[in-house]
Amino acid sequence: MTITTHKTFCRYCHAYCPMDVDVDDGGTVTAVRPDISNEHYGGYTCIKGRQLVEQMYQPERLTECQKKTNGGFTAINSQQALDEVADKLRAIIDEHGPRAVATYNGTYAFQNSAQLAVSRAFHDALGSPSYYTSVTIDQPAKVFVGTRHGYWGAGGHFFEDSDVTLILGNNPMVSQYAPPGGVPSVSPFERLRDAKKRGHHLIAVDPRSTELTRRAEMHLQIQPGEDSTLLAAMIRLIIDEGLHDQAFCAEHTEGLEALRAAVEPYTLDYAATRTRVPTEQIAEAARRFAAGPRGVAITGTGPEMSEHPNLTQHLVASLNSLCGRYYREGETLPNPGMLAPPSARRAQAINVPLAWGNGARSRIDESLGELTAMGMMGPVREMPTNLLSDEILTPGDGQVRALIVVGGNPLMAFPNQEKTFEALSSLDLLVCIDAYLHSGTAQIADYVFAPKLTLERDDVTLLADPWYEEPYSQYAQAVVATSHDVLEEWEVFWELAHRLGLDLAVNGTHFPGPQRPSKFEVLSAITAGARADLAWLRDNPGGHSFPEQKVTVAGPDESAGKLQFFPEGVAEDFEAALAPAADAADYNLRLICSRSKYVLNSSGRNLSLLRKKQGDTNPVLLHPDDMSSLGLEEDCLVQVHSEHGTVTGVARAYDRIKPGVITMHHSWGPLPGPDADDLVREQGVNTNRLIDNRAHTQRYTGMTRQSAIPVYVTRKEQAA
Ligand SMILES: Nc1nc2c(c(=O)[nH]1)N[C@H]1C(S)=C(S)[C@@H](COP(=O)(O)OP(=O)(O)OC[C@H]3O[C@@H](n4cnc5c(=O)[nH]c(N)nc54)[C@H](O)[C@@H]3O)O[C@H]1N2
Ligand SMILES: Nc1nc2c(c(=O)[nH]1)N[C@H]1C(S)=C(S)[C@@H](COP(=O)(O)OP(=O)(O)OC[C@H]3O[C@@H](n4cnc5c(=O)[nH]c(N)nc54)[C@H](O)[C@@H]3O)O[C@H]1N2
Ligand code: SF4
Ligand SMILES: [Mo]
Repeated sequence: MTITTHKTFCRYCHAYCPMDVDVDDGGTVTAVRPDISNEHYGGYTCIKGRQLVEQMYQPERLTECQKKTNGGFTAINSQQALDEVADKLRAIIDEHGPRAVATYNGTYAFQNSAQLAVSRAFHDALGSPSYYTSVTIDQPAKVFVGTRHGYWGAGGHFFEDSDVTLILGNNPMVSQYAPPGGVPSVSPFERLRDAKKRGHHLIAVDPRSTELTRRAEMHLQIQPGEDSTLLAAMIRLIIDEGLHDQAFCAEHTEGLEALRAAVEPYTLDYAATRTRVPTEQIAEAARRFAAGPRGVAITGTGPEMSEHPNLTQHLVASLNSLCGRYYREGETLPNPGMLAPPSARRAQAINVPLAWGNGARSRIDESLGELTAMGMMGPVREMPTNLLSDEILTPGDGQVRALIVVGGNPLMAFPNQEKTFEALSSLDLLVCIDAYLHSGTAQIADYVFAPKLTLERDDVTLLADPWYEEPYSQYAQAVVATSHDVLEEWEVFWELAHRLGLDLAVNGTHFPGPQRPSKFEVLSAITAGARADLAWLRDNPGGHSFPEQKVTVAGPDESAGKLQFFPEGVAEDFEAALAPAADAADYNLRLICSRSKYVLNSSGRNLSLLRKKQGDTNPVLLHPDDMSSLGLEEDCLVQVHSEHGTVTGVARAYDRIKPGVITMHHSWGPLPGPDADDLVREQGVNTNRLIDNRAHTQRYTGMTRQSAIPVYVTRKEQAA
């Protein structure tokens, strides 16, 4: 038996670690390992990515499409399934109009480098604004903030150029996620070690002690939901002590006095009371950050999902602007992006219209609508996902009647699980593109399309392109051909568009058929005009760095604007943040979100090693002091009560969390139903039953509160 080795990259998550893959003569993948020849990643992979072989060949992986019949599923040929789905979509469009057809792109839609562009093109051709992605239940305030504060044309400091970094509620050592300027998801442990060697100072803000905070010079163990309080106090001190970049502020910003006035109440004492971080620590963090001289503040999902994310993001952006943490004229910008067309990167503020209010309006809340902006990962135009269940349930013109779920699991991931269940169950047509039938949403779908998996398809590192700390790209050709009746996510959309007679145009290139384009043709259209030559990347396997593509930051032109410290809506945001939380009284604990190393949202529990490591449930993790004051012992059953609902969980002591704070991983649990809690030890429990999707929503983005949720915990008495 001969084995050939192929270069590829993992797509289990968005970190795209380079891998070597062994394939035998029969075309079977026998092993995957880190590509140690890749200098940019330094041979890094994680435990999830190393399970790709099991994932491909395990029996539960779908190898053909499924159709719901009499409560069960029957295999169906993919062309037949496409014909039937297209017929049903046509009938729905004829009767209710195009808006009745919705798409939700979840985690694995983002992992296929052609899917977002093709599905967006499908919606544009159809004329349906009902386009949703996980961005608007994840970190939409990051998309919104730049449209209100303004952007800096040359961007903020990258991590490798930083002397100090302030990281709030982000744990890249586990999540392999960080926005630009944070610890890169490319081999985060090594990047942080390198930073330490050059004397970098890390300030981490998290209610938990994490893999990141334990490597930080300072850890502020904040009370959940109080990030905006902390930031406001830091800004106040920095302005008062004159530690900000006054020349930069004078030239490129507006509204500093108004911002200073707004942070007047945020004295160190006031902030210490609310954040439960000692005054000296807040002051030291502010002074250390301001001393820089280089490096930015960033956030992860913690602050984005807890209280006042719009204000928090505005204050993070303001802190960076206040301290002038941007590339200036004549400096070298480490990565201008390889897969987008070159454009001048100028040392100037750029003002754009607010990221909402121009597009389609929500039928549920007139004040909300399409979020439209240039996001970190490219253009974003989508309706607020947090309202999708209501868009399905609310009758009238434009009501969503058909939903295509792509690599996502709304039944597990959307706030307010009961409502989501009711909504999804009420659809005329629910289609999933999912690798498994066991995913909660697939179980209630009418059709489930079986997708090609990572090693069976071409991809390019499009999603990560702007995140790299140097110009870097990899194109991976399919490592093995598949004999299964499987389609890529975007192929389903192309096939449906073709059957519906839609003119699909991706970045200006039309793909009319009758022949379905190749993945390479679609990716070429998406990356047209880019610095990278896609054919060269395809023909030269492995990852490549292009140091010669670094650019020098240009000077400003006549379109230069001002970064806004106190734009529209910030006064109202401050007002809301200063008001005491109305629901706090009896709910003495705060439930926060946090991610497990061994699952990716709802994925991973089917992989044997991950399951062994993670266990069969998502426990309620409480500080040992809270365990004893509540009279709980390890592994006993408890009930977690929020204002919205109650769930049963398995209690475990966890000394890495602030007393008074508890955490559970999200997107677990069986299908909703009266017996769901009885399965908690086998399948875990869904925390989205504790969240009302219409309470505590943010202006502009529609995001609800998914962390820092006021709860109390009681022991669950078990029937004898
Ligand atoms: N309470 C609470 N809710 C949350 C969060 C939280 O922290 N707390 N986090 C939120 C965040 S940040 C996000 S991004 C969302 C995630 O929301 P979703 O993206 O909707 O949820 P996932 O669980 O990631 O869904 C992934 C689906 O893809 C399927 N899948 C696995 N492999 C493949 C593949 O190769 N191809 C295809 N097509 N499908 C595949 C899996 O079976 C699974 O059904 O959840 C959000 N919900
Ligand atoms: N292994 C693994 N990797 C993942 C995922 C996964 O499920 N598993 N999910 C992927 C997805 S969809 C995303 S969006 C990214 C997210 O990536 P991250 O944002 O890095 O997610 P976490 O690792 O949960 O880190 C969030 C941190 O915020 C803290 N926190 C919670 N509430 C607050 C608060 O109010 N204030 C502050 N300051 N901190 C708070 C938590 O304790 C936690 O340490 O991860 C991605 N990567
Ligand atoms: S970090 Fe993500 S991309 Fe890298 S090996 Fe793990 S799952 Fe795969
Ligand atoms: Mo996410």
